[in-house]
Amino acid sequence: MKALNAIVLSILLLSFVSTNLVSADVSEETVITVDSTNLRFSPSDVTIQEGDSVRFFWSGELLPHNAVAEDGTFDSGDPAREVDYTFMFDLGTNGTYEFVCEPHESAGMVGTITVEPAPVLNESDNVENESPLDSEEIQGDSSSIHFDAIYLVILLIIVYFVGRSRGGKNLDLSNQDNTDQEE
Ligand SMILES: [Cu+2]
Repeated sequence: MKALNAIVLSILLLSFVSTNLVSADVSEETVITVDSTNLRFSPSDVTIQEGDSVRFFWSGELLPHNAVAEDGTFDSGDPAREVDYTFMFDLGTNGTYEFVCEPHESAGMVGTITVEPAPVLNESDNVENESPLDSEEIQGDSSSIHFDAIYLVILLIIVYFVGRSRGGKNLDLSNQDNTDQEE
C-alpha cells in the first residue's frame, strides 16, 4: 500500500508541476477588433499579464482605424481598413494603457488594456527565446483542455485504486514484493 500511495503522490506532484510550468510559460494573445458599429473596439477593455500580447486585427472595415496608446507605448500606424498589428507587453510593463482610434476618438472609439504583473514562477527573461513553444502555446485553449483531460484520467486512476484497495484487497503486488523495496 505504501508503494501505491507513493505512486499516486508522485503522479499528483508531476501533474501539478507540469501544469504550473505550462501556465507560467504560456504567452497568450488577445485579439482586439472593431465591432459592427464600426466605431468601437471589441473588446474595448482587456486584462492581460506581462508577457502576453495584444493583436489589433481587422479587415474589410468601412472606415479606416488605428490603435494608439495615449502614452505612446504602442502605435499601429496610420488608420487603415486592414490592420494586423501585434504588441507584446514585456516584463515591467504592468500598468494601465488607454488607447484610441485617432480618427474616431471623439466618437468614443477608445479602450483600455490592463497589464498585470507576471506570475512569480514566470522566468520571462527567456520569453523571446521560446518562440518555438509560443507557436504551439498560442492555441492555449486546446492545450488547457488537454490538461483537464489528464487530470480527469489521473482522478479516475486514483478512484480506481482506492476503490479496489478498500473493496477487494485483490492487490497482489501490495503485500508481497514491495516490502523489500521500501528502504
Ligand atoms: Cu476608428
